[in-house]
Amino acid sequence: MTTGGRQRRRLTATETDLGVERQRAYLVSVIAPGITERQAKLSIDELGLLTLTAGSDPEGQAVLRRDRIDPATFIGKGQAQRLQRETTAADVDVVVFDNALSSVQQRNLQEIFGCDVVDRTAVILDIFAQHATSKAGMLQVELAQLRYRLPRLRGRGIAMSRLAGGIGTRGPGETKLETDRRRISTRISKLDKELAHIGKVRRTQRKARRRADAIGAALVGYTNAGKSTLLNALTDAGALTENQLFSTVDPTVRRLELASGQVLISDTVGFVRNLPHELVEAFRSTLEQITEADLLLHVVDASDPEPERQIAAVHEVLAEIGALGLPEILVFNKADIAPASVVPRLLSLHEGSIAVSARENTGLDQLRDRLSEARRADHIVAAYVVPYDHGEVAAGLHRDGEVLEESFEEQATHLKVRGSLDALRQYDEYRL
Ligand SMILES: Nc1nc2c(ncn2[C@@H]2O[C@H](COP(=O)(O)OP(=O)(O)OP(=O)(O)O)[C@@H](O)[C@H]2O)c(=O)[nH]1
Ligand SMILES: [Mg+2]
Repeated sequence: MTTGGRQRRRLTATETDLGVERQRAYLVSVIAPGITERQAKLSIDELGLLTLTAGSDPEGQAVLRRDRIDPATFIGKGQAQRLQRETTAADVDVVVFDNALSSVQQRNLQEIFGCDVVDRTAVILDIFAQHATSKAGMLQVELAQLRYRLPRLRGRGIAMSRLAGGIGTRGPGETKLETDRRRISTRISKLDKELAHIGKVRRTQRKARRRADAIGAALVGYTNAGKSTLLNALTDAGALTENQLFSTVDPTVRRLELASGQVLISDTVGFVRNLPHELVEAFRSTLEQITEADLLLHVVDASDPEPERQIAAVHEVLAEIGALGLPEILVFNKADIAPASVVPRLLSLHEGSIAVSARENTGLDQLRDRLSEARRADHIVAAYVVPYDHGEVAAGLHRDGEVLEESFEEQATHLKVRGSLDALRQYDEYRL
């Protein structure tokens, strides 16, 4: 077990004016079997950043190793009681677990610690609740929160009865949150319907874009990788950028004029390891923006200690939303502060990737060239699934594009095709 003290962060001017009390938090991480010490350390560091972003100051932390998870208290009653002496001494308001807790575990731990206990998912949901500004964004966050809270309703006694907002208690729908499951379920289906409608409107807009002959590029990447900064550097968009996690929750779209034509670039919410499933589900209509793009600009923070893990985490979420088959340009950002040996290694490991610094405006010409190439549309590579009874479609793909890979699966032919966007557009409904 390691314990680290931490200086209490000074309140910013606005926080003082508003009389906002920051909570004191204590972080706990249990190293699961198969996870290395280093990975656990990176993960709890990230939890610390998430907690800070959510508005609480980590005052200490414990990394525990356990072979067995206790169904009642996750870390075992004895261990919890030992920790309780520390959290009480540190006068903390909330204990934050890096691991997912069941409602029973959360309730029992709250009793032992005598304060709020939340998990990583609650912290991320809370940040989203604070950062969402559009109607759709707020609806999506509320939906995610309700889905997360529904099974935990009985466990939230302490937090729900308190007026002051802390991690896990804030949100657009707070006043509407009833302890009545039925009403919550009704609200969930209402939100589902409203969001389905918003999704429909967005899809119409996207069709208009296609008709206007612009290609859509979606910025994707780990949170804090520099997506919004890159959008600003490319288009003077004035998007909010901040050295904190999940500054962007609502999508922005900006036009980039290139010699070869227009590219519409969209910026959206960043990803994080173990992005709560409730969020991915609720944010479907926002994330659809990514699925509907013609190509992905995958921004990676090259100065991160483990850029490869960031890439993998992003690919996991892309797979979950069905966007893994899209053409992708890997953009290694923050080249200005990445260790000198790292960037060349990343570039050689990932064919076709480029290095930029959105802050120092380096590498942007190369990125524009790359986008231009894509715009000229002879470089689109897309994956298709064509059922066997649509043989004419497979034949068409062979005629209109260059088939790079083809495999015959149980139900359908899977093809990877290079070709012009224009020529391939007619096959969009078969695109993976
Ligand atoms: N040194 C350096 N810092 C950068 C660069 N690009 C972005 N940053 C900084 O990285 C931080 C995050 O940048 P954002 O553009 O907000 O990142 P994001 O990916 O949009 O993050 P979220 O919206 O929070 O997911 C900010 O403090 C930026 O100033 C870069 O090329 N070099
Ligand atoms: Mg951003």
